[in-house]
Amino acid sequence: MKPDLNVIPIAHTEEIVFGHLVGEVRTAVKVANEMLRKKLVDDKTGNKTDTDWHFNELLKPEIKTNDSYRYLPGGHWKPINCSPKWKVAILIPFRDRFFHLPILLRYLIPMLKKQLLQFSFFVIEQANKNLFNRAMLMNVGFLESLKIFDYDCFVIHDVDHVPLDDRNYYGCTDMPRHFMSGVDKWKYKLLYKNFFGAVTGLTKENIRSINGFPNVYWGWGGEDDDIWKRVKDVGLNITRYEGPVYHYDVIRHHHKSAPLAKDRFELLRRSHDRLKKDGLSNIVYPIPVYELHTLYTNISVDINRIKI
Ligand code: BGN
Repeated sequence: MKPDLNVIPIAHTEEIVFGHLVGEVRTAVKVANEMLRKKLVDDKTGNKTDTDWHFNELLKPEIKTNDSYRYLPGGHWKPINCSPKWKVAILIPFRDRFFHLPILLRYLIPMLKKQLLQFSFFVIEQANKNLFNRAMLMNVGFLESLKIFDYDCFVIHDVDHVPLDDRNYYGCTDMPRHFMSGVDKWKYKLLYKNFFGAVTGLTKENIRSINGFPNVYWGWGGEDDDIWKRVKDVGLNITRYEGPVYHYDVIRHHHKSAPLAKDRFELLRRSHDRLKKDGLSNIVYPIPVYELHTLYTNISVDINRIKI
């Protein structure tokens, strides 16, 4: 069925997702945020600390929803009656697209529940006006989400891509996955065979074996092709299923297109040389600001260029 991609407020998605429990959930999120602040911010100095904080300890109170799922503040979901095949962190690199998010979540949450996955939503927000760096945000999301829970599968999701069929399974496989066989803006095809953008899935081991993602792509384009090269470089193969089950629609933008990464051709040529020295091995960033929302955990981070 065609999704309705018209703008809806986040409160509307909350009501769809939680039904009559929405009030209880909003209160729980408020309480959890206060606990989180106590733990992460020193009362006397106001400084942020980077103590490891643990999922079960902090994200309370947990709520049993009426669909066999346990919910924890910050958008964390766990099935009650079965052990999930994959524990999935959905990482959404983000800046400014506040109207996209409720539309995407409104479709993804029911879909992931149907698939009986354990899942958490992380919005990784670039908290500055530098050129957007999608791949570096992916690294931050990977490292920070693992402080909360030991996820084994990471789905990296563009905020404006909505899957059209809930049989598009968001668990991982041994190899990296590309979840998309076609998209409306390209007449439900892909631009090129080696396209590895928009919605991808990698296991924790996959990500470690490619040294995470490149930190050097500032601006639009190239980072996904670089990741494709990394995957090939270490001898992994990408799985992609064909057919309409794996189609997406793009939520239309009403904004200027993002500035290009002008150096992307040059960077891409040298991808192989950077694999070992650029990624998880060299990333540095200031302590992010965490905020729990009803539908997701927001990780806001001021990323800057790193010298290689
Ligand atoms: C490609 C971009 C991708 C982008 C797709 C789809 C580059 C690198 C130079 C060849 N790659 O051309 O990043 O996802 O288009 O829009 O620009």
